[in-house]
Amino acid sequence: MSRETNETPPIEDTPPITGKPSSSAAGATAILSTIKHGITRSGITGSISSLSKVNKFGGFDCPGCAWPDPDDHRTIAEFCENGAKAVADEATNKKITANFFEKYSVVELSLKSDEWLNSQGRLTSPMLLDEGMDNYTPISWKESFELIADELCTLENPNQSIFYTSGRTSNEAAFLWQLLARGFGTNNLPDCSNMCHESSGFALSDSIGIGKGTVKLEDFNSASLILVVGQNPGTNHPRMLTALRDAKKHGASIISINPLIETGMKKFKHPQNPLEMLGSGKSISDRHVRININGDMAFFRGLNHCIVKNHNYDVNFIGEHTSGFEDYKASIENVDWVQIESISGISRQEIESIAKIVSESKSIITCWAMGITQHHNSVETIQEMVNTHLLGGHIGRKGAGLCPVRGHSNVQGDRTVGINHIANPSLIHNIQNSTGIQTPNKHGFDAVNAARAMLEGNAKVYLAMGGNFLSAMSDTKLIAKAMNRCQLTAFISTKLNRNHLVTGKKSLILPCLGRTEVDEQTTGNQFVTVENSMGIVHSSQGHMKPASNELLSEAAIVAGIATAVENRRPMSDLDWNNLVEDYDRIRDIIEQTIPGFNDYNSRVRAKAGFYLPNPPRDDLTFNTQTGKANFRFHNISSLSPEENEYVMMTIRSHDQYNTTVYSGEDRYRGIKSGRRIVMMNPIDVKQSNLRAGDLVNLTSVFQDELRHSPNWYLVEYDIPRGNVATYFPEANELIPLNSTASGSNTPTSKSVIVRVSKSQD
Ligand SMILES: Nc1nc2c(c(=O)[nH]1)N[C@H]1C(S)=C(S)[C@@H](COP(=O)(O)OP(=O)(O)OC[C@H]3O[C@@H](n4cnc5c(=O)[nH]c(N)nc54)[C@H](O)[C@@H]3O)O[C@H]1N2
Ligand SMILES: Nc1nc2c(c(=O)[nH]1)N[C@H]1C(S)=C(S)[C@@H](COP(=O)(O)OP(=O)(O)OC[C@H]3O[C@@H](n4cnc5c(=O)[nH]c(N)nc54)[C@H](O)[C@@H]3O)O[C@H]1N2
Ligand SMILES: [Mo]
Repeated sequence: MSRETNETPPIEDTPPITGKPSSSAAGATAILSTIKHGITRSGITGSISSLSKVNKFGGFDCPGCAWPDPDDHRTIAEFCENGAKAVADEATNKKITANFFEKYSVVELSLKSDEWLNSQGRLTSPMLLDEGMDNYTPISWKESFELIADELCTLENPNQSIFYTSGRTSNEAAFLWQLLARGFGTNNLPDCSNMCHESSGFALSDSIGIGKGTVKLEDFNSASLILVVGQNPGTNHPRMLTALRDAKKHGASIISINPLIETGMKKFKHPQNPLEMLGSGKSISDRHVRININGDMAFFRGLNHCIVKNHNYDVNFIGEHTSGFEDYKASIENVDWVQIESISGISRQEIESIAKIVSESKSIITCWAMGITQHHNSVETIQEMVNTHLLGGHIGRKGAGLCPVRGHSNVQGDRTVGINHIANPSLIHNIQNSTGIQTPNKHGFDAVNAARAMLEGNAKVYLAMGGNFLSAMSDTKLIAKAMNRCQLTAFISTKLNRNHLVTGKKSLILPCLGRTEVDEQTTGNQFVTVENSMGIVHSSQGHMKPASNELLSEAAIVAGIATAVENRRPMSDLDWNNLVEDYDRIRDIIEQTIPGFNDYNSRVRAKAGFYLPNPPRDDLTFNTQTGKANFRFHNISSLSPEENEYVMMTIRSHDQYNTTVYSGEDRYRGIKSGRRIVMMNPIDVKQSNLRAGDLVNLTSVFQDELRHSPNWYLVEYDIPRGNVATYFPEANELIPLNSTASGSNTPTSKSVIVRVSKSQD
């Protein structure tokens, strides 16, 4: 029998407090908010000492996002309000001890809000929730490792285990983690990327031969046009606003393409510039394209049609570096403008005028994030955006290129060092050479398939390197069932979250060191390495005293599990504990296994680290099957909501980090409190006979499945008609597990069809 824990946060029973969206981002309010979060969580000295080390040479990498730092200099404080919140959240001086778990059963804890769970502080010692028990109780590290190894080694088949990874994990820990999984005999390595930029990786690999972006930070200063598509940098990548502001100073125009006018794209006051702080701020975007949710593919098709029709393409670049142009050109010579206008919500005239700007721009950068990657047709949309770049030759030269803006601070690095459910033959070959590990060549489960396997009883041990799979994934109720069906769930974590409460029959919390903390091993203090959104690998070293002396580093925990497994079932030539004594030894094996890491240990000690090779950017080499960059054509697709249905996107508020909720405020959007809200166009509100403040029920519609979620407060907001917005993770119970992007299998978190009806109470 599973414990009756709540898989979703409790329903808020007070209406939201709303006001007007802010007119500028950052500025004094951001500084005040930073200080408030820093001081209340880690005390004044703790917050100043941790913030002074973030993103500095010799300091630690900001756990906030993957936006890069300048190569050659660091400003007084290379951090932002939301990075500071992420740091303060980890560096908090509040702690969860064994007494806490004695006091609260998991059922009681599951009745608390996500904000409350996170605010209890750092996890400090390993805990076991034993079969049939309601409370976690203390367990030693050794017993934890033995328990995991016992459960793993009694499985009928290694593919009944899942090794999940979230994107904060260092290269060293991630590399060992995937070695452990593959050595144990499975490629079941789902990761947060599967829910995030998988569509970008999939589309780009096929189009240009690398699943990463092709720009450097310095390119922003020589770009003439920057498109920011489906991204909210003011909240999620605030340091990007500095790059956009500087790009403007150097002459770039900026166009934002988004259903919402996000505050960061309006105006920005640099927190380290006193003159900007006093004034009204620097305007960022020159033009806003108010696109419908999921209208981007139609929009870019319209754009590319105009470019082709007016012969505004780069014949030399296309001839030398691309394949498939003639077919593509023939396919888009005639387009259905009625279809394009109705899907995108943008008039033909406007698309034509933007096509003119694009054609006249010498060098274009296109940035995108979750507004593009989490739809049923994300891969097709991204390939259409790549086509725009190929038409103008905007790739592999100064000031131009593709820029998928990554989320988690090391999600790109984790992939580079082998976190991937795909059984890549050259990786498997290299791993065997460097470690003796024989990996099966069958692909493993991604996030969606891992959930299905657990649900169907085909996977029984779920191990997580960070993250909160329960709340981050679509279809929360099904994921809860999937977790409950497991024999063992184990979470290597820094902070308490809902997944620790919705578990398998047995469950372990394995508390680890965070980025900000000193990581001391027998040979001395260690640093770890990470890769940012632009392919720079650099070091990160914590300076704070660990939250508890029982914490182990992520790498040490993996070594502990691996050693216990090796004792039962030898799998490699490695002495795992010896590797962890000195992380240089782990990096030496990474160097022998992963291309691009030659002289890893010496190059990563250089001030700003080193760039990994990026063939399209470095010398216009495209490692695709054709040896060229591919034009790809797909028919325009869209969602087809019925008369009374809306297209819903699930987005982040200003005061959350993915499933970690800091507060109920979404300052830039004018929401002062309340997360269980639906933002809807005022005309739609009126036409549905509803009123702002009404309590409504949401029902999502997918094929013949309906999912219900009660009691959301209606908020009038400037969003296109027919579209609504809610926050994740609250709205995840409405997203069907089977609703995923074609190709990448990413849950369609931004393409959910919903009905909105008034609550009866
Ligand atoms: N403070 C903070 N920083 C973070 C995170 C966090 O939660 N908090 N999360 C990190 C992670 S893992 C990630 S992946 C990134 C996420 O960074 P973002 O992608 O900026 O995050 P979302 O809130 O999902 O925002 C999506 C944006 O896309 C727009 N949008 C939605 N649908 C569409 C569409 O169909 N077309 C277009 N053109 N736009 C659309 C929305 O209006 C919104 O502005 O941020 C990272 N950084
Ligand atoms: N509806 C909807 N769903 C979404 C999205 C969306 O836009 N809409 N976005 C998706 C995206 S882009 C992503 S990336 C996923 C995020 O999915 P995840 O990465 O799984 O979730 P997080 O909320 O980032 O994980 C937070 C937990 O990680 C642990 N943690 C924090 N720091 C560390 C560390 O340094 N080490 C270890 N070991 N643990 C740590 C803490 O215990 C914390 O509670 O969510 C996805 N889900
Ligand atoms: Mo993400």
